[in-house]
Amino acid sequence: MDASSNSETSQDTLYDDIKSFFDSAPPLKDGPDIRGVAGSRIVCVTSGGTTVPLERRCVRYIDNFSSGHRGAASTEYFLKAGYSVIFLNRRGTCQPFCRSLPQDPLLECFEVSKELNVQVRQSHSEVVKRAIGEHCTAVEEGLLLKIPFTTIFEYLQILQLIGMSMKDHGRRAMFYLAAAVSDFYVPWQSMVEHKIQSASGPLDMRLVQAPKMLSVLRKNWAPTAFCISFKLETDSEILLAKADMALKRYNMHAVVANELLTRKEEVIVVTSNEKISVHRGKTEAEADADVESPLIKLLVEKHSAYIGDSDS
Ligand code: 9Z3
Repeated sequence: MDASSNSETSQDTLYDDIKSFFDSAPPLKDGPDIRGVAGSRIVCVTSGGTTVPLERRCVRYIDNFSSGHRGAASTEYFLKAGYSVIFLNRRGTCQPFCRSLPQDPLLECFEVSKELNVQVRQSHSEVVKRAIGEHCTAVEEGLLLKIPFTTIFEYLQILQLIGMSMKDHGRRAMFYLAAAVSDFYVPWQSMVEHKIQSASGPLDMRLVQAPKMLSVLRKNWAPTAFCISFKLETDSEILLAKADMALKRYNMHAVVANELLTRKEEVIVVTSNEKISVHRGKTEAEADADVESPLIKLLVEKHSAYIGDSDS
């Protein structure tokens, strides 16, 4: 068998795996409607981890680590750069414009007066005003659409729908895939209906590999969009090699490599001809106090060059 027929076979296997994933996935309750999203440049930011349910009536699940901070902060910087954002986010994770609020904003930002009126505490009034104002403007102007997911089934089905509806935006569309997506899952057709019983002894279950959707996103769903994926590792020795591999295997325009412990301080943007290290500013006051600030600036420049290439 020659190399080309080998790769055709693995391509066919991938399409079979993807078809069986979508055919057997529990249908979405509501599909997303992105028609209301305005603006000339549009980015789909994915954020948070996907769950892998172990039972159909799910009591237990496996989760992927992600607080959603990267996705929420990046969304704010994309909006500042003039993009419309579809924020595909794990329910309950960090949301845009909420980063400067305390952990429990409802209980900590508000107080009840003697007359039983609810009012913002003076100490939090500036951050609350800014968060509400910026969020309302973005949503009301059709620049921010937030779509929640929980399971890997929901995430991949919604990503496919967004991908296919972004086709019309051509090269002006971008995917910024910061969500932490499980590599393994229990297929719906082999999942038990009811809660797994502990009386049956040790749990022995088989997870299968989740089909790699990045290559179909690039090839079939949104072939003209600018695609950025993320590579997370805990071992710095293998990080760049793995990012390089992902870049080539999935034909990404860039892969953002990050290490779990230092992800808020440094990321490395890997493209086919360079590796650019991006750091956050040293002090809170600096404009690039979040690593996402210089990161989005760099990616916006690369996206502009990509759009420009097709105009010339
Ligand atoms: C990332 O690497 C994100 O930067 C983080 C952000 C999840 C580390 P937080 O949400 O953290 O701010 O707490 N996302 C992608 C992680 C991932 O699972 N990537 C897969 C991989 O590395 C490819 S899709 O193999």
